[in-house]
Amino acid sequence: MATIDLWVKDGYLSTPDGNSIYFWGFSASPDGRAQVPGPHLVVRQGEQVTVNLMNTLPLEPVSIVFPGQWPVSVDGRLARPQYDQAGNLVSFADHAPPDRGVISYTFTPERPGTFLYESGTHPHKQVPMGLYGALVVRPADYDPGDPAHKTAYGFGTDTEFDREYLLITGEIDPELNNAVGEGRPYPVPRFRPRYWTLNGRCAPDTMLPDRVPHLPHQPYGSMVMGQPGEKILIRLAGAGVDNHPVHPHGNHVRVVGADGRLLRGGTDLSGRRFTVLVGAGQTWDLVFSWTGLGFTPENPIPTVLPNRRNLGVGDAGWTMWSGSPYLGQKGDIPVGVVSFNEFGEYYFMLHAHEEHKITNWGEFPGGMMSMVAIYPSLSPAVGTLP
Ligand SMILES: [Cu+2]
Repeated sequence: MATIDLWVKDGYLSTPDGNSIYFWGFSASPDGRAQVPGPHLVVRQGEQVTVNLMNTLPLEPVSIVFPGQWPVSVDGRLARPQYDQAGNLVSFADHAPPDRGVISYTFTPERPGTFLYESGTHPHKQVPMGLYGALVVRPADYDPGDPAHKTAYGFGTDTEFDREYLLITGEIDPELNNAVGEGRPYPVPRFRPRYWTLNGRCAPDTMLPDRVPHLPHQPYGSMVMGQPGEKILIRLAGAGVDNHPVHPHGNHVRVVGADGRLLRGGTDLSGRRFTVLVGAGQTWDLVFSWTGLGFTPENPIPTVLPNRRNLGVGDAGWTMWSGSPYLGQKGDIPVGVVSFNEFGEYYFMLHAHEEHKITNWGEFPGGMMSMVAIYPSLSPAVGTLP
């Protein structure tokens, strides 16, 4: 049985262009800060999950809905919609009243996969304000110590992975958020995002590690890191109201799951894609493997090293040459070069393919963009979910 406590709080998000934006978020502890996205919830198939919600907002009721989970119960009965005295729908589920109200939800995930959780109260406002997160359900036979059982969907489903990442897309209209911070309404027809986020951050902050001190409300990075040939599971979740075509460069992805469903119905329905459209409310499970130009573990890229005189290093100002076209080769630095690609890694962009979304309030680069970094060797601790 898993018990998860979430506090609803407010705070200010940071963007790389120096903006500060009022938001609402979930926090994992009474003393913790609100965060976007909310804490990653990682549970196991068949395990009963109780989520206790404490609402510290002074005026807004807040609830959580768990799309893909059924039944969700409150006080031993089904969670049910809430209406105000005039009969208007307020919440899709029982809510925690404002000013320290509390509510508990209980459910038992029947299927493994990637799911969202988000506010079900005034969701047109509360979700873009930041009240969203992701729920990862491990298969019942999940065992991270056994490669055959370290899977997204269970033994024998061809979803084994070496590392995993969770990237949640979102959008922010700072004017509307700040209006809420000043006690004004959130006029949905005027919603015009200026920031597009991965895990609540805009590029280049997306590439920073988890829990960097200067982003206390945006604890999760989006840098995908692995080694050649590894199976890197990328879980994508669309928490905002827009659809985003997302893709990594370098290699196609293999799509193995959609909306918490294994893409297999008697036959293998997984497929390779260049770009995945992350629809609002959707999730995808992708396996990415970097195989390079004919890379196999035994067969390094058969390339003749260029003469050093033909390299753009030194006075030309180019500093990202490892001394070899092959990953991980290291050597002496030529005279005049001060910074090499010190770990011998390769970088590929990962981004939204609607390119106005890779800006921060109109300035490129930014927004919904990160990198995939392939290292010659990398600690097994990198690319694990809590
Ligand atoms: Cu691209």
